[in-house]
Amino acid sequence: TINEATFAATSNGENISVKGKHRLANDVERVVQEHLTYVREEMCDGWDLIHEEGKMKVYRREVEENGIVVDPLKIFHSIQGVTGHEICHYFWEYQYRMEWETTLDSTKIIEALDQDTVIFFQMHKRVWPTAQRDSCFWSHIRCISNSEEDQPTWLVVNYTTPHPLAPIKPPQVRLIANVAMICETIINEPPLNPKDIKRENIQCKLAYVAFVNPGGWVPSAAVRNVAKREYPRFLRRFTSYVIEQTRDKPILF
Ligand code: 14H
Repeated sequence: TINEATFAATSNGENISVKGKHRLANDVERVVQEHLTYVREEMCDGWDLIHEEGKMKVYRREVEENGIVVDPLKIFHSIQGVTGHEICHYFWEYQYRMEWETTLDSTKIIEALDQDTVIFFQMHKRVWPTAQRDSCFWSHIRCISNSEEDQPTWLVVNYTTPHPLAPIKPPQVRLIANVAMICETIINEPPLNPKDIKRENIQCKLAYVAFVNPGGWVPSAAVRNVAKREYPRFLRRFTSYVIEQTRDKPILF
């Protein structure tokens, strides 16, 4: 799909394209910044550690809106041998999705807004004795340089948006989500020559943040049980997948 790029005119009347801004660019910017601020906030009042497994810690805050469970969730993890860029690459790229996702029936890209931002339409597996859920969201990948010396932060944000190619067809129910994967790469005992960095020297510190509204009433206990089981399962499977995929490949910094 072609999206609107902005053009600037040169003195001799030619059009040159400047950094194209798509229709959701401001939205993307706002949500990315919110996540960067939110992820740094202290985990204190109201957050319960609901699962701990090796270096993975899953926290949740119990919140309901009009009787619907919308518990915010934060997972912190540390993965040996991969970079933040690699984690985000495999999380964002469409081509790998069905290899690690176990909660989907299907996924497709319905629009590309720019090189780093696409709109997905996904059909979720029916996990409750209720209507099937679908989702339609923009998905954006970004690299943020903090300083010359430090490795950059990589992040992916998935954020619900309506789309003419994805109308809601009852009895199907739409999930409303705001999800971020935020990664930092740590290099332990860095060798003098950066070219000598081995996978055993690297580690990815990951934060996964999810605000998901089931889009309709589901018994609270059911949602909470499914979430408590499925989020750790997802992260375990996804991170093993990335380790497996990158093992014999050059490190993607
Ligand atoms: O983040 C995950 N998957 C991505 C890529 O497929 C999509 C996700 C998303 C979900 C929903 C809407 C839009 C986007 O970001 C991994 C998700 C793992 C989910 C585990 C299942 C938890 C179920 C909790 C119940 C929530 C209430 C419905």
